[in-house]
Amino acid sequence: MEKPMIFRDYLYREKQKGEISGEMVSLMGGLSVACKRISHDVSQGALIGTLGSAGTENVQGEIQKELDIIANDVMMESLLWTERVRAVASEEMDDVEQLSVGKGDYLLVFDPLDGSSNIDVNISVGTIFSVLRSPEGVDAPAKEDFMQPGTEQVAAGYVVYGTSTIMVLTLGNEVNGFTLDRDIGAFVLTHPDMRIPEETNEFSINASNSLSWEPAVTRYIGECVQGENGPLGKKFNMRWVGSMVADVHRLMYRGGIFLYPKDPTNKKKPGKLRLLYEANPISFLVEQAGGLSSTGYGRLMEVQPVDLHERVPVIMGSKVEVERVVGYHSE
Ligand code: AHM
Ligand code: MG
Repeated sequence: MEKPMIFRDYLYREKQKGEISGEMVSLMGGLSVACKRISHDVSQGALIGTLGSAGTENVQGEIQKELDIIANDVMMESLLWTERVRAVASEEMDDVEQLSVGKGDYLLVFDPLDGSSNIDVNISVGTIFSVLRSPEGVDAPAKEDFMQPGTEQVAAGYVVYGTSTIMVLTLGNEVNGFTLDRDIGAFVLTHPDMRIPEETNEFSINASNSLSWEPAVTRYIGECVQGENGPLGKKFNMRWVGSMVADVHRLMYRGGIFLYPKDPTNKKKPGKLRLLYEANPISFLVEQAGGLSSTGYGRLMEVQPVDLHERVPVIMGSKVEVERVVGYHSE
């Protein structure tokens, strides 16, 4: 049997190939340690008394779970030691925080525990991260320095804390999946060069929002549920976990289309998912794996951010179906 490749060896191999810098190796090392620690905390559930609300709200007015805050602290601690990240932005922090002033090439944006409304009911949650370059000549990066479109990302990934813990990562050349082997305490390459099938008959959307969809989305989902005798000529299946990492991981593996579309009735929230630390990193992974990601009106990763916590409509996944829905938006 071929010797499994552990995450650290993978990083050194990429460095030897000239794909990534030594700085990126240490940054990824720190990130993987953080995710192992979060995986441990999540798996302890009620045993360590961290379920439930922390009694606080984040900047977006959402109730923070205790594990949201613990996961955020773990990320900050693990990154601090690497000295590779000058500043970070997180779903759980109002503003940018400087980590290693004057040191490090990168900015990191993350959602420490996405889908956290699922924690109490023992359903998969995850961590999402996006690595940007720290602008040259800026010692202490501020919010403006994070306003980079998704096309500027150097690396991105997510970790699903599910039946097993899996990290899916792109360093900008391909997408690889690493499963956490708890016995040896390391992520192991188990899903090399992940590719999203171009065709699918599975969709993922919160159908309870259907009264506030735009006509293009209403038309598309209507056609999906008409099955073999409808205009799409095939039977579709529907899945909605309510944790983007889990819903996206399914489509990374077996194809699918994931939609959290625009709500035209809510001017303050043009979508639910956050551009910088949810939509952009996942879009980078999806595109690197051969899929597409759009707002319905254009490539998602080309949206120019104006705010750290802004939201964006998301339509992503298997190429053929995403193209179809985007086409309906322009009709
Ligand atoms: P969160 O960052 O507050 O956890 O919200 C993001 C989550 C996504 O993981 C998921 O796709 C979506 O929100 C679920 O939304 P809904 O509550 O409409 O099912
Ligand atoms: Mg989130």
